[in-house]
Amino acid sequence: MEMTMRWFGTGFDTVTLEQIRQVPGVTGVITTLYDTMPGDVWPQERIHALKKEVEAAGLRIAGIESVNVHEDIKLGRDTRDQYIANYIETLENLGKEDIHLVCYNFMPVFDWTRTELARVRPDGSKVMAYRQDAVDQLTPETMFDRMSVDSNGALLPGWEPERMAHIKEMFEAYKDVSADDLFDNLKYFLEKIMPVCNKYDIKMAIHPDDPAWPIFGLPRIIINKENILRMCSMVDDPHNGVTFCSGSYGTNLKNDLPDMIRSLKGRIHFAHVRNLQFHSQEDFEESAHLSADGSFDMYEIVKALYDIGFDGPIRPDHGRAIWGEVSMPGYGLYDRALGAAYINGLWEAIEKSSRK
Ligand code: DNO
Repeated sequence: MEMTMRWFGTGFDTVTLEQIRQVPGVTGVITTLYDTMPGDVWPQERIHALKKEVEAAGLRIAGIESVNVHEDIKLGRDTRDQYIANYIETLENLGKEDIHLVCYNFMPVFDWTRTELARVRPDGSKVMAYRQDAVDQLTPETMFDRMSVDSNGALLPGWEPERMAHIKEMFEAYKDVSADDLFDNLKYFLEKIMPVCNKYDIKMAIHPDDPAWPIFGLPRIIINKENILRMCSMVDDPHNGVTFCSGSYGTNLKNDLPDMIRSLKGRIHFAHVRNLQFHSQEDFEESAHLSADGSFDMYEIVKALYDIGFDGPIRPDHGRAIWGEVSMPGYGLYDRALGAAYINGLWEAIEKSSRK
């Protein structure tokens, strides 16, 4: 595995490349052109400039998170072919710049969803949290307002104002879209992009829906073992793979995370590793990465990745806000650095003890 950290780019991230470079074991960043819109073609010159900037700091681009998929593709609208052509051009430009991993998601309208961005824990740290009863009382619009108020002025990934401007229209458009339709539209998209992925060896890594169940009546499909295996087999190409995000699949306690990892051997191209603390299935928060601080056995998760021979980028995920740091919620430096150190420690111990 390669230890990485997510970096949103100069001007968008409070964390610098110089800081990331000093986190032990981190050799790469997972980044993006944060100001592009879904459906845009990413110009090769801009990708090249980003790459140079990262390399000048002594790091490499280990992958892109995300190249977002235009809603017309998810909806299967007639206009999708143009947006898919644009996506292919972006992949081509990434391939030419020697970038071989793309994380994306296929969640309708919303990306990941939390109901609190700064829940205070007993130790004074602040974390993101989710309560189903809070979602049940909100409309998508009030949800969006809440997310923007609490975000420390940062633009949250997946909650861009442009996306939210069309929220009513989007809900109307998804009214008659079933989970099976969404699978069909994903299949159509993947089949079209696989040739360019094969040409440039670009691994596509779909991010799970978070939380892993339908919200606001929208279909959500990348939620459990059955569905993710269906996705892999419906376009049975190794370039059609998965971002294994423990914190997203883990929102549903029925998901057996180590078992899911083992069943995805060869198809996990990217791993997001984090813990959650559950108060009930309907109320959870993003704890520190340490097993003892949350509900998951992080050793078993990392061990499963090790056992399947996972060799892609891994990154600590949403960190707590600690030591007075103010950042985009979940994406400060300190707690993610602790997470990276912890995952590195688990990995080293597993590796050494399995060599014996
Ligand atoms: C949240 C992230 C997601 C993820 C996208 C991938 O913090 O894990 O926004 O990047 O779903 O496209």
